[in-house]
Amino acid sequence: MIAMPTPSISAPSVDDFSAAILRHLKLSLGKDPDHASLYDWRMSLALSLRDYVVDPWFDSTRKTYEARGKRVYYLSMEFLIGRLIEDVAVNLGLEEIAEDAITALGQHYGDVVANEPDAALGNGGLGRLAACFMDSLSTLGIPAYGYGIRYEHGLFEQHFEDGAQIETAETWLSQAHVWEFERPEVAYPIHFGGHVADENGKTVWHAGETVMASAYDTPVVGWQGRWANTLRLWAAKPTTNFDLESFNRGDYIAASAPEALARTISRVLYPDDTTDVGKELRLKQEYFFTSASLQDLLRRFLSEGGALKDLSDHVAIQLNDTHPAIAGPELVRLLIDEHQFEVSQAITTARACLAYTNHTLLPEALERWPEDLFARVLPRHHRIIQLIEAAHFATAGDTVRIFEHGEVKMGELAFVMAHHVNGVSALHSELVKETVFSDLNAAYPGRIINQTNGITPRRWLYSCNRPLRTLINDTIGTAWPDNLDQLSGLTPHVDDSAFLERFQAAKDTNKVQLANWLKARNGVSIDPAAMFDVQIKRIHEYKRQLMNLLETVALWNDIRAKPNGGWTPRVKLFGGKAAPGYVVAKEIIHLINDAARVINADPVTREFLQIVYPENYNVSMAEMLIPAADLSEQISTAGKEASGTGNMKFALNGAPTIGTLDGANVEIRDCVGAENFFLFGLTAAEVTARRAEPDYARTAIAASPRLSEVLDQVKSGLFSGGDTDRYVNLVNGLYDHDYFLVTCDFDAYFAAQRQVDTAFADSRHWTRMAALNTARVGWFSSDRTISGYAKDIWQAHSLLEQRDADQNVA
Ligand code: NBG
Repeated sequence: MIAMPTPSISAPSVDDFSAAILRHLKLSLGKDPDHASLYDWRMSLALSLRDYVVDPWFDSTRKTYEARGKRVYYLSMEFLIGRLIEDVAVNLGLEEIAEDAITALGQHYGDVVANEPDAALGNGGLGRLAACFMDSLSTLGIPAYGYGIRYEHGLFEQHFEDGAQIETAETWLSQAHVWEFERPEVAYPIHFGGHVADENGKTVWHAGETVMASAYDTPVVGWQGRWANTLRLWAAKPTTNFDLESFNRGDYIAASAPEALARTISRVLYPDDTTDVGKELRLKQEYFFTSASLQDLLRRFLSEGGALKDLSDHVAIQLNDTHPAIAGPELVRLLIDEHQFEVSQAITTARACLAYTNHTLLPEALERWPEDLFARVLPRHHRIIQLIEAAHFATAGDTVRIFEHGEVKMGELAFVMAHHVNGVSALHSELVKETVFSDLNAAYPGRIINQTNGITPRRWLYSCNRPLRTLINDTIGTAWPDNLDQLSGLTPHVDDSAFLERFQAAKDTNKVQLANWLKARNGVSIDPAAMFDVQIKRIHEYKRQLMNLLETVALWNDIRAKPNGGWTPRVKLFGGKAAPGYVVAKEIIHLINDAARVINADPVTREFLQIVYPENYNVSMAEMLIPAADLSEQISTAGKEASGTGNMKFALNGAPTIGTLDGANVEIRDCVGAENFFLFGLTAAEVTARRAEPDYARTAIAASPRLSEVLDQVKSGLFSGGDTDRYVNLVNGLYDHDYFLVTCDFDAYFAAQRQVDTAFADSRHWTRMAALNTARVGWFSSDRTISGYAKDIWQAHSLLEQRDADQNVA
């Protein structure tokens, strides 16, 4: 365990910090306070905070170079960062000073902070996990670089038009991104296409097209500013900027063509969550950032005088899903083509550096590229993968192929080129062994391990839930944010009435705040005394937002039948985006909004039941919704949600879960206790068995009058203004191919919800249960997860003790 490190920055006074903000307003923004807009204030605040990040960042970089130890390289197509002002202020311990300074300058701190656009360089859990990991790597003082793409357009913005999802381009970079530093001198050529020739016994790649990958660095400061790593994002630029000859001829479009073509590569984030996209551009994006990152880390290693045969003593490369799986063949290519390695030596060296995290078992999400496309875009790598496959056959036999049915299978490639493969929850890791990679697991026993996901408590409790933070500080002291197991110190207090009252008061404060925000943003009024029942995540059939909605309609029916039945008032909150091409997911969104319109207008049920679906769910909205939630919906079909991380955030903020035995729910329930978790539904094994039964869905529907009624209502056009076509596919889909077993789990889910109603009505009991959730989920800190990766996969070490020793000497 790391000794308590000292904070590394000396905090300014409020006056000094106000002066710094005014200085930036004048010198960086060119404004005087009388004419400054919210944007100007926000930029000045961010720049003033950034000034305090630079020294710890330099210091960490210096320490890293001096230590010559292992560096971790986290390659991820997505980093779902959100806003940074509060994150940085909180980590630097400058939050109060920043707030006081802004207030003293006559501005509203909340408005200034909210002016920052979310950096939405990711789709969902996978991207947010990468952002939490960066926070933990810095907090733990492990030398690390995050590598990804600096997308010009992040995840699309979601709007509802008559209840249907409409997407528009996101434009976060239309304003300067203050946190980053452009590094024009750090640029690498990335080649595509062309052909491969054998020349003088050497294989030579004559590329057809080249773009430059240009670096932008964002410092990521950890807790108490004691360490800061770098997130390096690559932007694509042309090798030649601009064709002056065409321009002078008046052909302006041709003159800018090279630039436009190159820029396309880092233009947009693919808005797909767990589905594979077979697009050439996507393959180019993946190769683009992976190659740039590997060239960069090799350059760094060699510039320090390293010998490449020792590479794996100094370099640990983590592949976040298969998106950077091309790292295997690319590293082999660099070693062979540019550093004269033998094939087998190159493969061994590369494998010793590489590890791969699997994030899903959904077959459609395991990337495969048509072999002819792959060979056209990356002809040299196509050959190298043949060498890799041959080496794999030589050790493990040829039962598992990388090339199959005219495709290149990236999951198998990543597996074969990694020294460790990990799943992201205990259940998921077992299923990885038993299903998608069972043959490879047999061929390479011990290679698959588990690292259960985690979340950063700095953002997901300390910063987003101030009332609860204060209560925890008052109860157990202030050492918990980087030692989350200490939350267990709350346990003895859960039978203390004064503590429970304060716990509930904190929740109520958050609920009122959410209600006010919804009123201001959407004009919707919700009652903070009602239960806030929240499901926020990507919209996907396996996550079963549809089951939640159908249960809501069933409850509505029951309330209408018995309006004086003593119902527990509930607000069902939904949030999330559907991939633009995912038709069924978009139908589900439409149905939720349609049902909301009808149900919310019903005077008989209004005081008991409301549906609210704010558009454009993102990280910042999650930071509002999670602290205000009473109930966390984690209702995926068992075996399908690899882990989930939202489930951890809710439990940490004192919202018990209603959920299935899926992903990390299993471990959360083990921690919080079965009596503090509303479990229902089939297990993963039962799901598989049930699916094998003929007509399982029709049988389930026939056995459930409640579900039959709801499905008939949806089909009848009750929610779609009499339109009987709108949901015909959705409903018939449940009868004919209910792959995710909504119908089979429906009654159990409905029953579990009624247990929730009863439990919620006993408010003292409920608060105790909520408090126990907070007290018992300290294990889900991403600090614990990262420590596990560092120990079991990377063999990487914290340099914090070193840093502290040096500071004490100084
Ligand atoms: C997602 C899983 C989640 C998991 C996150 C982070 C993909 C491909 N997978 O269950 O669906 O929590 O990864 O591991 O986005």
